[in-house]
Amino acid sequence: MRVNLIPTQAFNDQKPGTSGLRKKVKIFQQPNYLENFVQSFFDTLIVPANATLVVGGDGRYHNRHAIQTIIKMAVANGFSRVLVGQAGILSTPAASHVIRKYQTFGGMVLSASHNQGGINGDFGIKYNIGNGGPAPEKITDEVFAKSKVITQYKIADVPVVDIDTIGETEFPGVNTGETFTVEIIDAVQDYADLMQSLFDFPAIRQLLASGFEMKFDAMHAVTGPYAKEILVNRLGAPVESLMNCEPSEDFGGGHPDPNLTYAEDLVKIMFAGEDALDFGAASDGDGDRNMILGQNFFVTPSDSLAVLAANATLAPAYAKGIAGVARSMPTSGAVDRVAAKLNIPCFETPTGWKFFGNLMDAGKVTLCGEESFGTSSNHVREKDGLWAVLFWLNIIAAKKQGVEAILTAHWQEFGRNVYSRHDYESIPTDAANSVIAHIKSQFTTLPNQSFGRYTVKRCDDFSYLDPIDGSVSSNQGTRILFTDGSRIVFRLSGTGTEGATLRIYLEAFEPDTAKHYLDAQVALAEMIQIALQISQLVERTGRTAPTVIT
Ligand code: VG1
Ligand code: CO
Repeated sequence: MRVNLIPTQAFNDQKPGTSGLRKKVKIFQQPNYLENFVQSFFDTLIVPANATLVVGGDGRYHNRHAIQTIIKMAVANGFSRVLVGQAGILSTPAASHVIRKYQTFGGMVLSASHNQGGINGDFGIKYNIGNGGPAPEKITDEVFAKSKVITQYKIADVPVVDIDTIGETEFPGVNTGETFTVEIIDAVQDYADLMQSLFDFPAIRQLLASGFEMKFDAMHAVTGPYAKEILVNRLGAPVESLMNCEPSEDFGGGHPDPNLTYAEDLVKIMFAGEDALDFGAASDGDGDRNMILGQNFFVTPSDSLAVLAANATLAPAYAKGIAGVARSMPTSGAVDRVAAKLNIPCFETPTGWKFFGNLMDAGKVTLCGEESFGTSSNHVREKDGLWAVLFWLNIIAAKKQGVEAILTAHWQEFGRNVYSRHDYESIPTDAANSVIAHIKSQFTTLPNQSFGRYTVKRCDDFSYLDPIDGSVSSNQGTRILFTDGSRIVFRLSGTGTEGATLRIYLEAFEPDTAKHYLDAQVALAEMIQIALQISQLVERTGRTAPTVIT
């Protein structure tokens, strides 16, 4: 098979963000744009002989085209085998599982996750290493450096591969006598088997047969086929329990982000007063996020992590207990309280799943989570939407209690970390930067100042020292910490593709059970005003309200 060396010119904007490179589809469609980025990875990684690459994506527009290109480049760069999810579909957690199960060298996951899809939407690509987790910063930094000086890429003359039919196709390799194989795999079965090995399926099956009513919303994204196999075929849920389970290239024109704003249809069903169902859940574009709802009740992701940790032993996979937990810095401290009670370690990492990999590989943590609707365990090295849904069903089946009752009892035992995140999306980059700069300019004057009933203890930029490999990641969020443990965190998103997205994370601890019923926005009203006052956000961005509140 012939390998062509194609001369190219570097782009200067291929810096991987919180989770891979995300850009508008139109940018990815520029000649050589995808090729340059993929080659920069292959130039950074040292590909051994007989290496296998996993490729798949969330099925969004441009997915199929990108897969054919990556296959051709993989053989040209020394891979001898490529595993592709059927129809090019692999959810992020399923890709992580396939990489681990077949002990492959790594994988390319084509997704812009919760960002909108379609020809006018976003596309994205991320690389996962052999442990199944996102490439760490030392790799992505090098890839960015290489992408700025790249002059050529390698691509082989592989004919278009049929990625819809399961099976293997063999091609001649780069050198005479060698072969190159493309295998189309059914990753749904592998993933469903994994889930069945972790949770008490007979108990969940019984729950679903007992009149317990649920709805799972795949948001027209990647988890549809997985949900059908697991919830309907294996657990006996009626087909009506599923909604939006046919993956579409533009996610039905929607925003595949499982939160109270974008999963509007599901929210309506779950907040329908007396008609509301017992349980509702949704996942995002690439299937790694989850939202959990009870009857007229929303579970914040930070609380969800804490509940899973507190009840972990109810699931067969964690029956012997969990080694430790980790959460991203902006995630609330609810899980810290559980860890303290269980007497297990709790780690605080920067935002992004890549920071959990080392801790899991070292056996230090079993469960991890982020406030951004991400939770998972060491069964893979990514966050996992359906896993969280099944874990909740397992807990509900075992405790024989509804979602709200489980939460109320949890708060009673541990206290409540009242929490909310306010997102200001697509604001001009300069305005966003000036907000952050203004906050930082007050780092020395804020401490000891009082705002209503809160007094500032200290301010800093969060920095993380990885306890396993000693690497340091700085500038991971601007924090204002108050004397009573409450805090406000400001952070610029690393996944948006339009202007800047400013996130404000607000947290206050409430030990008083009598106040646990309060809506978070009401309970945090004073903190929200303090955040606006300190940041001058309204004055500097012209925005008077957040675009998304969670
Ligand atoms: C967001 C979330 C972060 C998450 C990341 C990828 O990043 O805040 O917690 O890990 O998305 O999730 P940022 O930089 O925009 O805040 V996904 O499901 O988009 O891969
Ligand atoms: Co995602």
